[in-house]
Amino acid sequence: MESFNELYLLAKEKIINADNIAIITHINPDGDCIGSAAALRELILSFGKDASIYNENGCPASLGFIEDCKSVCTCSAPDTKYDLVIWVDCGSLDRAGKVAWVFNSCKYMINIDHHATNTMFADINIVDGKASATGLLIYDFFVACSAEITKHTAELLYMAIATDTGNFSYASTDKRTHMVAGELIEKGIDVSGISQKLFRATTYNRLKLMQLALGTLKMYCDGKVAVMNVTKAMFAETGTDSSDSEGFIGYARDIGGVEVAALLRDTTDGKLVKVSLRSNSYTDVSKIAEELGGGGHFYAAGFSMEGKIPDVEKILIERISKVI
Ligand SMILES: [Mn+2]
Repeated sequence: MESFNELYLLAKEKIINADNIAIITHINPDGDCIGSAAALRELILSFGKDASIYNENGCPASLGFIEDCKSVCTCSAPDTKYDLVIWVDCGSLDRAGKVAWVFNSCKYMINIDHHATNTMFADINIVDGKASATGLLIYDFFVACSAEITKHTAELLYMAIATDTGNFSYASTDKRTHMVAGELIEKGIDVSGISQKLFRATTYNRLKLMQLALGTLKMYCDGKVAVMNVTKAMFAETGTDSSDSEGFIGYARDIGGVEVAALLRDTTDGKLVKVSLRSNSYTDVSKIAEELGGGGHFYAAGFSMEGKIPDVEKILIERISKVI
């Protein structure tokens, strides 16, 4: 197997020889996939090429402060033919959602990701399950190509890494994470400003949604499992959407004695329940998520299931109670 460095150089060659390039990011995008994709586009531009970034949902309002968000395409029907598609922060093909058409007729695919459950679906798979964020891999891509990291690129990569590490606080935050963050800070980025926009900025509507969600908090398994719900009705009542519930699960996870936290959310059409899982020390929630059709990491994972929240919650608690 080639080294990561060889894979990056091979990917660079494919980019240089491609006519039409698209970058696919995952449904319900976060700072890691958007920051990584936008930084990757900067690298592609430095090769004298360009790429369109696709996302089913477009950019969440919380990331609206990044100028690059305006150019994210949400088009769900074919409008261009791409010969090279680069996947960023996606563990499997279904993560494309409604922009799946982008890769349907492409000739070549590159997969850059850090999910341990990645299905290695592309022609080149640059997957490092130990990396705390895909942003770290995009940083390595720049280094492998000796490409210049501008202040703007540094902001995008910092945002990616800060997002997936919970502002450098999750267990995945290792020496490599801080070393790369240090290199990015050296480019003159505004760490305090980015942190404020990413982690503290909020809205009245979001706080009202949080109030309703906290009202559903329940404990199971002798206080080792905490569960919260966000229903379609709550989104409607507060004029919010799924992106406004990002981070809610942290409140359940942080309760003393809790090992596993779950947040069950209705999708806007009310057909699917999206479940986020977090663990604190010994439970591999990616295994639970995989059993139920999803995936993720040891401490953070998720899955979606058709049905109503109470039914999905029952199935979930049965599974969790077997391993906790
Ligand atoms: Mn990620």
